[in-house]
Amino acid sequence: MLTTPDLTESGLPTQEVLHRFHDQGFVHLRSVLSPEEVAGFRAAAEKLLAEEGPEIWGASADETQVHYVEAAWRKHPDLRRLALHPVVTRAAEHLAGGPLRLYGTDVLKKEPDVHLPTVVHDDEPGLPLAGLTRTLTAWIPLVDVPADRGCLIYVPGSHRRPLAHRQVHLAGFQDYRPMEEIWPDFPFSPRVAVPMRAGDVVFHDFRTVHMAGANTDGERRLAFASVYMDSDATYRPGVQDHPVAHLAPGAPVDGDRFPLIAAGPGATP
Ligand SMILES: O=C(O)CCC(=O)C(=O)O
Repeated sequence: MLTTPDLTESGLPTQEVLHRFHDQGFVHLRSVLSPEEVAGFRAAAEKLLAEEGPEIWGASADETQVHYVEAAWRKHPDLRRLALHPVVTRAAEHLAGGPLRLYGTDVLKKEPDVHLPTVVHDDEPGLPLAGLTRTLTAWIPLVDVPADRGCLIYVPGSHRRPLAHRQVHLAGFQDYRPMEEIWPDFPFSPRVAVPMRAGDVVFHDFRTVHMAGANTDGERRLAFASVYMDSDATYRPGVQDHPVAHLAPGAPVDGDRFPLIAAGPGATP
């Protein structure tokens, strides 16, 4: 039985949550997963990290922001269950307002003291996809993430900034430009830190500017992120496109590797 105040009895985000997501570009849902579920998902994530030897998000090993394991949902059955969790996917589709597919999932680990803050970014330019209007990410902490454990920090309303202040696509990392260059108002924009308990979920729109602080509280930060894309997205060659590079440019990104997430109207949470 769900006890979250942010979902209705049938497991959908309340009107207030929906409004906040559209207005701010992110929304924090409390107590979506039970402690038992979180314990199982955390064990799976830890196993995967130990087995896989994580990849580095950062310019070099000395400048690591996050260690990650990509395609986690295809590497462990419990993480597949998390990526396709009916409560999470129904909430995602309701917030997005249209059909979605699973694009990718990462286990994300930020070690205390050694890992740097996560760079200011939005997700749009790093996705090798075209036709996106409602793509969003579910970021799910698998341990408590208080403010000083590298919690996510959002710029409310930044998903609504005009095209002139967005970088829509990165054909290569040489095209990368820092946020303050793309969006001169960024340094003056208010931001909101979102400390979270294990079992909460934060959703953010693919255009919402976000970052994460350094982890200074002595405990590892462990999280799982799923990107749910527009169901009719197509391949646009760009950075980090190895999951889709077998496709012809312009081809639909679909099939078993990118499943529709619809739980269906009768699905129980
Ligand atoms: O975990 C982090 O520090 C960053 C995650 C992130 O930016 C994302 O999932 O979009």
